Amino acid sequence: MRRKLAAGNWKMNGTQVSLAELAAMQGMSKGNVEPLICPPATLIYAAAGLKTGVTIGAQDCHAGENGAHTGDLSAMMLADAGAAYVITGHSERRQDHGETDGDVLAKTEAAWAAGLKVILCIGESEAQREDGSTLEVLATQLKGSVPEGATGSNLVIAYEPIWAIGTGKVPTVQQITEVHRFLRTEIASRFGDDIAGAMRLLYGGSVKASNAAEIFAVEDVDGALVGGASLKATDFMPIVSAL
Ligand code: G2H
Repeated sequence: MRRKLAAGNWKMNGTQVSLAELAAMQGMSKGNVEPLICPPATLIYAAAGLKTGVTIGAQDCHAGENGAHTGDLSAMMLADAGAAYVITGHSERRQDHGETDGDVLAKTEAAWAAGLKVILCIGESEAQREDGSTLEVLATQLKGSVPEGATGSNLVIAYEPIWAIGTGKVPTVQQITEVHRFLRTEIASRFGDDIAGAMRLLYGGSVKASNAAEIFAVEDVDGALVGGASLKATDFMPIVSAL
């Protein structure tokens, strides 16, 4: 059985005082649900030190091990600071930093080499959704950004339609069902049924307490990647409870 994952992505939000929110999330971890918070990198070490039972992750990593890359952080550094997961391929990285599928693949391999689990994000734009190319776009992203060697324990795929991120717009249950079923089939055709059956597929984009239960009821949804509604314990905890 796939363990559910409730992943919070704090994005570029949070200072030392925000650790109080994390501390307030203590006790959320229960048998089949793994809560995870990916704070900004400046908070990873302190967040991991709180020992709240909430797993700590990072939001990005460099594809290299070390070297002359001013301002960047390697996967090994993030693991050393206490991260267990890293997000790769978030659409904000793809948009703000021009990251390609090839970059995402290289970062994912680097993360695995450092012992991190990866939440790899894919998703279509509004124009792609409207012109009917969603599944084709997602298949291309999967093919180009998921490395060989993916398993149910080293990789989580997050479907995040770009038009639903931070907008309050959420796809219909039918749209989420169609995409998640398609993703599992695509993964099965490349990596086999066992790996596809073990890999967790998250939905991300404007998830909040009021829509979480409906989204989590979709058969192939194994959790969520939550942005804005993960910043406060009082918003995030009901989402985790809905899993
Ligand atoms: C999508 C999501 C978290 P939000 O980016 O990755 O953000 O929940 O704010 O739409």
